[in-house]
Amino acid sequence: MSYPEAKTKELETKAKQIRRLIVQMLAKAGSGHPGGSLSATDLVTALYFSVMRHNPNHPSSPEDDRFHLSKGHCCPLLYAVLAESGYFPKEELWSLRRLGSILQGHPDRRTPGINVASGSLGQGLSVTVGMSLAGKLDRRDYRVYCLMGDGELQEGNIWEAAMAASHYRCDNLCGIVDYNGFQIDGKVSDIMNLEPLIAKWQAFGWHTIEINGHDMKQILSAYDEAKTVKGKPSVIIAHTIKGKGVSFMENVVDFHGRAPTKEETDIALKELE
Ligand SMILES: Cc1ncc(C[n+]2csc(CCOP(=O)(O)OP(=O)(O)O)c2C)c(N)n1
Repeated sequence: MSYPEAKTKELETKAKQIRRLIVQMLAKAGSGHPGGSLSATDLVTALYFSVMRHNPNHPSSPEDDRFHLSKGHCCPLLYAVLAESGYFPKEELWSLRRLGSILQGHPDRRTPGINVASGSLGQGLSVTVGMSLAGKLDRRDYRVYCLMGDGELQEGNIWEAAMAASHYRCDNLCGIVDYNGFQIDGKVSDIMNLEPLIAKWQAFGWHTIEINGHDMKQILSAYDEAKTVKGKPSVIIAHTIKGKGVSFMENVVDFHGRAPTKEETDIALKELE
């Protein structure tokens, strides 16, 4: 499929703006998870600003497409995208992780645009299989998207949900794996290898699409392809770089879960200009 240059450029610019917000939010909060937020930025930006049917003026309408951030620790990304979409004022971003804030350290239903809490890894795909089945029972045509981490795929619950999704022919469900190759304490391939990952999803009855998760054209094309698949769920295996966009964070395990210092923030924002 081909997409107008102007459209992909616009999304790329938006993704850069989202990355800046992520860095600024974490710097202000003094804690949080930059690596996996930055790796998945292009994937989630495309969803909210091009792919999904949603309306910030009427959040949680039954007709809306649903997005579930199964790897909930990457909520700075989701909060930035929701604020940019207009679900709440951008100033709220500077209250990340504060007591009483609508933006907690992991997604919570108090945030406009978020309907199910997450953060306990491994549960999100089951949640979205439920949303998918509810849509079918209610005869609604919404689609459901579930973003998972590669380390998260080591959780057994994911594979129970994967089995159920193909058994129940959840073709309104699209899983996305942010395959950045790292988890909290090292390389996924050293800690618990996932390969052959495509073959695993296929063996569980899923349609698979493998892409570069930073290439906007490939991302849009993958979401479009998933929409055409009937009778089975789809999963996009997106190869990404943890910490993408900030040179000293890229593929550095330490930045899984620590905020940048003042000096690091200045450099990062310069790189993201
Ligand atoms: C059930 C559960 N166990 C442990 C954690 C702590 N934890 C938070 S992030 C993380 C690593 C996740 O790695 P991955 O899924 O690859 O995320 P990404 O690299 O995209 O940030 C862990 C173990 C958790 N949130 N939930």
